[in-house]
Amino acid sequence: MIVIGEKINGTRKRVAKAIQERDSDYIKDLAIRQVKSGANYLDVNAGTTPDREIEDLKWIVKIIQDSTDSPLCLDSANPEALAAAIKGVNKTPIINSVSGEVAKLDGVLPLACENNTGLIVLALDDDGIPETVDQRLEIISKIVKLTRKGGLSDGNLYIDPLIISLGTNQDSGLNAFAAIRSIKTQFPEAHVTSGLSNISFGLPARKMINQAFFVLAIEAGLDSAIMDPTDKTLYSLAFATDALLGKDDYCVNYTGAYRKGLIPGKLEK
Ligand code: THG
Repeated sequence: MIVIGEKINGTRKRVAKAIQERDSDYIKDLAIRQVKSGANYLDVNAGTTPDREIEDLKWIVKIIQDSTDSPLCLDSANPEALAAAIKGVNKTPIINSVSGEVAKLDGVLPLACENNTGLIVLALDDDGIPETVDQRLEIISKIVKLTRKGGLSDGNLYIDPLIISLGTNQDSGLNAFAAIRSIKTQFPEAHVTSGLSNISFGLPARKMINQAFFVLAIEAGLDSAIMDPTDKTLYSLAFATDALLGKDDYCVNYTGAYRKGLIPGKLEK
């Protein structure tokens, strides 16, 4: 499981405050805590103030890269902000994200190809998020044709099927698992990623739904997630589920994470 830490996101109130006040200690702490918890990438979103986003994102990237070597997942809708942020990273980042929208195909896709970065691909276009799995796959196929043409290999792609809440449609879980399976079948080299909290929007006790969704989504082929790595239950479920699915030879990853203290529990004799 490729874990992308979600906590440095300017749409969260406390993070927005830290950005505004240039409180570097708060941002550094979020970065270090997520890395210590096992995050493989840190998602970085400077928030949604268009006239400040470029400066804010550059500042956050610098603060994080001064305190950790973790690769970043640059989360912005603005190609200019992404281009500026790419210049400040220590390691090859993931760009979050491109979609079938013309502005993204023109502005973001070339950035990923030119810099050979990872790239999150969203299954939506200028008409919005389509209803059916087939329509989503059609958009994804169109984008993948372009990334291949631009020289980016499928292994650099993280395809996000965009999960809709179970509160909106009782079949949202089933639709998500079907979409994940189809993506894996059609693009076996590509990763499949997702935010984990959309599925439970509007429902009580959201964590329960998120956890059950996570396990079933991994079984369907999810191999990356934008999530809270400091949530030990979620983090442990990723390792336990991979091991149960035969994706962890001799359970070395599970045992290794346990030894590092990332999975809580007693050592049984
Ligand atoms: N797909 C892609 N990118 C994404 C999303 C996605 N980026 C944004 C989002 N979805 C994923 N990031 C977050 C960040 C924070 C939260 C949820 C998703 C969140 N935070 C809570 C809060 O702010 O209070 C709780 C976090 C905590 O416990 O600290 O809900 O789907 N490609």
